[in-house]
Amino acid sequence: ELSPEERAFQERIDRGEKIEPKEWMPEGYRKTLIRQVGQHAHSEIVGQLPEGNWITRAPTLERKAILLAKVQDEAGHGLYLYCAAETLGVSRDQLLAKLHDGSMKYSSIFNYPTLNWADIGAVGWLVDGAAIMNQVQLQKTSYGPYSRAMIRICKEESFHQRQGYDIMMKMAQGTAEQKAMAQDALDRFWYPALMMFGPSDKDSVHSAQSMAWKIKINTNDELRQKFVDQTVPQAEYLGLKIPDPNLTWNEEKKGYDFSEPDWSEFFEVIAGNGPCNKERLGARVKAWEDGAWFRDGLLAHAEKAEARRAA
Ligand code: FAQ
Repeated sequence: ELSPEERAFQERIDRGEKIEPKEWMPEGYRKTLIRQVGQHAHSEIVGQLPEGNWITRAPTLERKAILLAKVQDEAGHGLYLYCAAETLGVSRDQLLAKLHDGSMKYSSIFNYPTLNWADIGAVGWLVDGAAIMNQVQLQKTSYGPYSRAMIRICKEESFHQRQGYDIMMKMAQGTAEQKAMAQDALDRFWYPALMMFGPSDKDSVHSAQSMAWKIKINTNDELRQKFVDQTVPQAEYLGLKIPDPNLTWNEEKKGYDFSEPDWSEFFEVIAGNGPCNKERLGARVKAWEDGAWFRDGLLAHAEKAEARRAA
C-alpha cells in the first residue's frame, strides 16, 4: 500500500516527469539509483583498465591516439556519473570506499583479460555495443541528472563502438592469421558481452521495481535480444562466426534464437571470482592509495587558505 506521498510520486513518474535532485523521492528510489548510477560510474573507471593496458602497444600512431582518446572519454563518463550520484546525497569518497571494499559492483565484463590487439577491437565492437544498447534507453530514465548524463555519454559511446568495429574490419580483411585472431576474440567476448545485460528476467531481482519507477526502461532479456539481433549481421559482414551452434533466425518473433550464457560463470564473476577481479580491484585500490599524498596536499592547502582568510 502506497502512502499519499508515494502515490503522488508514482503519478509523476507515470506522467513521464523527470525527478530532480532536491525533490521528494522514496528512500528505495534513492537507494536504487545510488546503486545503479554508482555501479555504472565504477564500470566506466574500471573499464579503462583492460584497454589502457594496450595504449603503449597499439599497432600504429593513429590507433594509439584513437585509443588514448577513447580511454580518456571513459574517465569523463565516470566523472559525469559520480556527479549524478552525488546529487542523491552520497559523496564520491563514499562510493569509492564501497568499490574498494567490494560492497559495490562494477560490470562483470571488465573481469575478462584483453590478451591481444584483436581483443581491443572486440571490446569496442561488442562491449561498447552492448553498453550503448543499454544506455540509449537510459536517456529516458526518470532521474534528471542520470538521464542528461546518458545523452552525452551515448554520443561518445557510438564513436567508441565504431572504432572497435573498424579494428575488427581491418583484422578480418587482413592475413589469415589476423582473421583467426579476430575470430578468437569474438569467441572469447561473445558470452561475456551477453552477460553485461544482467541475469535473465526471471532472476533479475531489481527489474520490476526499477521499471515501475522508470529507472530502467527495458528488461535485461529485451535488451540482450536487441543486441543479438543488431550484432549478428555485423559479424556476417566481417565474415566471422558467432560461437553459438543454436543461433537461428526466428521468423515468428522477427529475431534470433540464441544460447544463454553460462549463468553460473556470471554469478561467480560478480561474486569476485572471475579471471581478473583481483587484478582490476587491486589496480583501483593502488591508484587510490598512490593518490593519498596529493589529496592530503590539496586539503592542507585549502586549510591554510581558509586560515589566512579567517585571520
Ligand atoms: N555486472 O536485478 P538485476 C560501460 C548485478 S557499460 C555486474 O538485473 P539491475 C561502458 C546487479 O547489480 C557497463 N553485476 O540488477 C564502457 C544486482 O546485484 P546487486 C556499465 C551485475 O540493476 C565500455 C544483481 O546482479 N553499464 O561501462 C551485472 O536491475 C567499454 C541482480 O541483477 C551499466 O552499469 C553485470 N553485468 O540490472 C566502459 C548500465 N548485471 O546490486 C569502458 C546501468 C547484473 O543487487 C569500456 N546499469 N548485476 O548486488 C543497468 O542498466 C543495470 O544495473 C543492469 C542490471 C542491467 C546492469
